[in-house]
Amino acid sequence: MELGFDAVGFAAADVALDADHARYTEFVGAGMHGDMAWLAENADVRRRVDGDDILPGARTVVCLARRYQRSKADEATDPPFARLIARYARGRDYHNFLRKKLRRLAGFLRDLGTDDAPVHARPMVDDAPILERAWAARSGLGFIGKNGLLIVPGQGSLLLLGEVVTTLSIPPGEPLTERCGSCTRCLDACPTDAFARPWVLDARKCVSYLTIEHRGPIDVRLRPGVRDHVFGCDDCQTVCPFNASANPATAARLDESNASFRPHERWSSLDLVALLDMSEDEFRVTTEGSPLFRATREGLARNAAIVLGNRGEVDASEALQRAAASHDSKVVREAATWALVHIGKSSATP
Ligand code: B12
Ligand code: SF4
Ligand code: SF4
Repeated sequence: MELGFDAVGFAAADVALDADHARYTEFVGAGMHGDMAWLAENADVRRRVDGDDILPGARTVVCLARRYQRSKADEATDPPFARLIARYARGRDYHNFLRKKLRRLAGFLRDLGTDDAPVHARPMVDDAPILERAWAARSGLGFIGKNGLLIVPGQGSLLLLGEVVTTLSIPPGEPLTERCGSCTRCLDACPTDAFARPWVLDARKCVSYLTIEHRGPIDVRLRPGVRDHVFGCDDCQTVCPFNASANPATAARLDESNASFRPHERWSSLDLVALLDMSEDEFRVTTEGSPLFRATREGLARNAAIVLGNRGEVDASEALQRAAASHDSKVVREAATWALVHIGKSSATP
């Protein structure tokens, strides 16, 4: 907690994740990972963490959560462009920020060892083939909601996970019982109907996948569901009662400690039209130190065209016409043509 985490749990590392691994195998087997080929790789490694691939002899997974929720008042000051970005991604890339904290914790654990009884520890944040949510649920850190997200009671799901796997044996926590009850708000709110069933997300339809991970054109049937999400999506979390009721008393403390999740200054002078026109150099400067870099210049321009189309932004017609005629990416040219038809400014069939 001193390092700035909001919740911690301990899971036995020497027991395989059989049920969760079976769910993962089903997910990948059904092709729900889309073109995230890396998610289907190292399938066996994801079953346990105490082998050669993660940490031989591991006894405990220390599971940590860091909230990125800010108060409504603080969010209300976000510039218009930042509101088109999922909350976790409006500020700095969280990987470096969390990795530093996890490295310190791993160092602390190693220092507990002696020459005769060394302690090994490996920090991880979204950078190793492990099922982070399954370990967090096993540790009792929170429970997995029908939206697939790890929810910490009292703190919600607007949090990021990290782990330190260690050979140190720490008494494990008890998994929590799931508390969604008869609620289905997240399933009902999903703009692309991406849940195959409660708890099972078909990533191929998820706006987060489509706008961040997916390369190439976005399926025309899913474009209206992209709404005004230019990068990522929070819809299945925004409606969740566990986020609405998450510790409102600590809003001021959250805003202070979550300064790194505040939007970059540069978003103030950026708009969707600028994404359509961006050169590779401008893209690099604009997305430096930001999660947006992952979406690629082509991906962001494609997303911008679709959002402009969904919004029916007549004022953007000229920029869209320019992009439709001469953007260097075929994917962007097609998305801009689609947007123009959607706005009603072109008779072309996209
Ligand atoms: C690939 C990936 C994605 C993909 C696919 C998501 C998916 N559902 O598989 C895409 C790009 C769509 C995505 C989107 C998002 N992601 Co993501 N993503 C990942 C990543 C890298 C791997 C996930 C994975 O292995 N998927 C395969 C599936 C099968 O596994 P799983 O999602 O963990 O599901 C497990 C449980 O749900 C459980 N389960 C399944 N069915 C059932 C049924 C019951 C009854 C129970 C109890 C459990 C259960 O079993 C599964 C296997 O363990 C993880 C980091 C990591 N290494 O784990 C981050 C991670 C899951 N993502 C995260 C975030 C923040 C997001 C977004 C909110 C970002 C955004 N705002 O746009 C969205 C949320 C979408 C959603 N509703 O899940 C956080 C989640 C934090 C949290 N509170 O849970 C993680 C953990 C990253 C991190 N280090 O913080 N993501
Ligand atoms: S992130 Fe958006 S598109 Fe993906 S499951 Fe949640 S609501 Fe649906
Ligand atoms: S919206 Fe309802 S069903 Fe979905 S995760 Fe939250 S409590 Fe569970």
